[in-house]
Amino acid sequence: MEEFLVARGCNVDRQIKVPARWAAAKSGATTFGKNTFAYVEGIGSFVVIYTLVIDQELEYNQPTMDCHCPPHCRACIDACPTGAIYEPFKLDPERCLGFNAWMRQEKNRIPTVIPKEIRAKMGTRVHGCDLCQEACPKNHQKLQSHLPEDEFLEEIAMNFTLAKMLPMPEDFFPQERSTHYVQLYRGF
Ligand code: B12
Ligand code: SF4
Ligand code: SF4
Repeated sequence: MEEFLVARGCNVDRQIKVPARWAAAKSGATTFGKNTFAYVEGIGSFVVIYTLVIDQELEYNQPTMDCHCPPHCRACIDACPTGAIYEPFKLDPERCLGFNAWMRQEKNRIPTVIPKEIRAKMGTRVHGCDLCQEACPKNHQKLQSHLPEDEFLEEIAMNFTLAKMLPMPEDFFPQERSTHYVQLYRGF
């Protein structure tokens, strides 16, 4: 997409932070679920949004600042172990396991200790949580579909057991992404 835009004379910036779900709905690509996720019609919420800021005005699509949830459904709200989704479309980030698992870092100037009442509810979810998406009927079809195995994920999954993660050295964590993980991990 970036190449496509550059070829048409646009300057593209991927570093400018944009509220992704807002932008996606404004562009007509997604609607909102009560769990605060962006939903693509017929696909569900397991989609990652990339935003590109450009220096030209394009033709506008029709925004879809809408919610297509069945009126009485609250499966996502009931599935949340910490009550982070405290009412439709409203999420208390500090209660979300996603926040507690990886945002609590000194560099973010957020206390690094996970509150005791949240710890008990984390179970073995040490990196993020998808419970409010897994409970959603609009995601069931996707979750039940048979996707080809991802070789890389299969390989690292074997190494990311709780027992193996406990003695992991501190300098393992700042390593960013992909093959680094595998190579590093094989090394200790
Ligand atoms: C901060 C953040 C978090 C925080 C807070 C999340 C929250 N729900 O508020 C924490 C750390 C808790 C978190 C956790 C997770 N996150 Co997060 N997170 C972000 C981030 C970086 C910024 C979001 C933000 O606060 N923006 C600022 C506010 C103002 O914008 P907003 O959140 O979009 O909300 C506005 C609009 O969307 C709109 N709006 C929202 N709901 C509704 C409803 C209606 C009816 C209408 C009209 C408008 C409307 O109004 C809001 C206010 O302006 C985005 C990436 C990004 N750049 O946007 C990812 C993002 C939201 N996260 C994402 C994901 C996948 C997750 C996790 C599932 C990760 C995991 N596996 O654990 C969890 C799930 C938690 C959850 N239920 O949302 C994805 C969501 C993809 C999707 N399909 O929606 C995003 C978009 C990243 C991406 N690029 O794909 N996240
Ligand atoms: S990601 Fe987990 S903890 Fe966060 S709102 Fe969804 S169900 Fe709750
Ligand atoms: S579980 Fe129900 S209320 Fe929650 S996002 Fe999915 S359809 Fe909407």
